[in-house]
Amino acid sequence: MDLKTMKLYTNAHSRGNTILPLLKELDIEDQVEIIQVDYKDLNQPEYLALNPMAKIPFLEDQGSVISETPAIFAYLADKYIEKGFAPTLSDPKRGEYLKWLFFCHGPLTEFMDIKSLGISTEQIQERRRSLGFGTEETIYNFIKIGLKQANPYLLGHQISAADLFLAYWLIFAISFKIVPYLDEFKPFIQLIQQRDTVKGVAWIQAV
Ligand SMILES: N[C@@H](CCC(=O)N[C@@H](CS)C(=O)NCC(=O)O)C(=O)O
Repeated sequence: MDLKTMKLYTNAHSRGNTILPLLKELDIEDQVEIIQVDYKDLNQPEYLALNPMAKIPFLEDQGSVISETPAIFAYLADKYIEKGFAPTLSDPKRGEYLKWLFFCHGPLTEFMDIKSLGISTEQIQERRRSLGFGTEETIYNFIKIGLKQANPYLLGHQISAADLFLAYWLIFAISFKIVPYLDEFKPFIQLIQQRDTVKGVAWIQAV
């Protein structure tokens, strides 16, 4: 019987890489077919019909298409909630869990994009009230305070998909020299790097 009921469209150069260890963490690799898509093909009608954004990754599950990486994280963590990677709907920690997922996809990604475009600190400072991330300092402070309160994970003793997403994004940003490898980030990143799911994953171990 074919267990692969879902399809993940991705490629080895994309942020789709962050989903592969999540599949291992959830122990669902046997349920997801990985489809490698070349960037140049994303504007082909067959892919545009699935994701009109012409971007990867996206996940197909029984006719539903889920694009946006954190939506895939949240969807899979909820679908397999018994694996413990998402707080349940009645758990007050769920709000904080959502906060971290949205923070990574919103302000943190916005900040990384602005930085990689070479926008100066002065320009950012001038526009800080309209920029969703505020300033470089507020972004780092938010992460530093969250990690200081982590015990050892963002929500306490139980790891969640938000820990994985934040750690993967920080590693990605540090590798590309968009974000400095601050001492305050190290214990958390090292904690995630030690997980069996990412031991052989070169880009995760690169910082
Ligand atoms: N907002 C999307 C962004 C996805 C994205 O930018 N994907 C890039 C690869 S990391 C892509 O598909 N680039 C190909 C292109 O734009 O042609 C997400 O977070 O999942």
